[in-house]
Amino acid sequence: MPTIAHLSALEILDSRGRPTVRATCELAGGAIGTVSVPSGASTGRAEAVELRDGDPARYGGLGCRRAVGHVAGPIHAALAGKSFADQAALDGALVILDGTPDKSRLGANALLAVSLAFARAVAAERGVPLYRSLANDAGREPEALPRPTINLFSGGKHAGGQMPIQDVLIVPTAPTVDECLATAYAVYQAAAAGTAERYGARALVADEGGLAPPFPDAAAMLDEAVAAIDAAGFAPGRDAVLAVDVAASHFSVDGRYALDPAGGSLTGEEMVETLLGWLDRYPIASIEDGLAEDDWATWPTLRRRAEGRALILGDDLLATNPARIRRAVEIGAADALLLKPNQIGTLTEAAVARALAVAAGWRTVVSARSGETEDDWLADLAVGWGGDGLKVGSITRSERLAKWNRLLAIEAETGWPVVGWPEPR
Ligand code: 2PG
Ligand code: MG
Repeated sequence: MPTIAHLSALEILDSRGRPTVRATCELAGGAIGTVSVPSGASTGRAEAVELRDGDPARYGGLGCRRAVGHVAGPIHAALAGKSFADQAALDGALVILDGTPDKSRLGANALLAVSLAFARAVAAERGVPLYRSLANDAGREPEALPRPTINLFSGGKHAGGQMPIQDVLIVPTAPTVDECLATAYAVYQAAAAGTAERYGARALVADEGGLAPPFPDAAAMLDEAVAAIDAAGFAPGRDAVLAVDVAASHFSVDGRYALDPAGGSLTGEEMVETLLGWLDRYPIASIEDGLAEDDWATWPTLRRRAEGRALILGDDLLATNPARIRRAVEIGAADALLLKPNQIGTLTEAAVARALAVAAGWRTVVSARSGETEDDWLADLAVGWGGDGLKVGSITRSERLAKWNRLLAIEAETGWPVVGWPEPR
């Protein structure tokens, strides 16, 4: 049984230069795990609380010294010297120690960093790669790799709000990660050239490494993505399809959606019609947050009407939160879960979220955050937990490439194929 010998933490900076938490867990046998946790920008209201210092004179209030202090202080004091039968036992102790429903006392950033550092130390103690150790804890025998979904164009909170919608991603359909990434690179380069020509946009990148030209509207963004696949020599809909993160919570006001950058707004029903119109015109395999996180009444309509055409993927709606997932399953609000462990705060609660989604017959897409670090644990998690998709941003910037590179290494080590999603049409 792993025994925690020592816990420590450090305030480090993420890909936006904002503070975040890195924690180290040392087990009694000498195995060590160190993990850095990410941070979102387009956060859902139901997410667990990332504890920030709030001192405006330091990092605009975003410092993480309190969260770091909680790891070295109360969490270390309560857990050091204790043995834990498994990850669930450790995470249960963390949740009790925090004592709040939203992790606001000790901070979800502090708790997740400890939870994952323990997982990494346990993998080291077992002498197996992290993905194997995580699969073992989930009672799985992994045999496939998640399909890369790669950010091409950014908007919304990741690109200074030049466009209401947040992401257009490409989903190559090749059978290997290696080929998928090579396809993504070619499409990205074609997109950079195409948008330079049509929008005079230099290839400067947004928070997740995607391009962010001044598109007049979402349809232009989608047109350009299809044109880039074509210009790179691939067949849109066959060699690569699209995924969209509409992130609609962030442009919805009082139940209406300000989708058009030129003005005007849509009702939920009109928003559904618009999204279905995109499915008619573009090869879209998945729509994430097509509606707002509190628009529970409209989500089932979208799910029903998109059935068999595109996944209806919940991010802000579900917040990797078991209670919200149960509600969504009950009313048929979605058929895929975007899984972000830092939305809920411990690995075990994220595993419960995943299990609920899988039991409902949903797909799962494991996702990074827009504020990331050079850590690569997310790729191991996606493989170990059998994610259908992996979403870590674009094919530029090292905090993104750390995850793609880790996936390439796992592919080289295992030779496993990429999962069979999306289904051929
Ligand atoms: C999302 C994520 C990642 P953020 O909305 O899916 O793209 O963004 O981390 O800012 O919430
Ligand atoms: Mg999202």
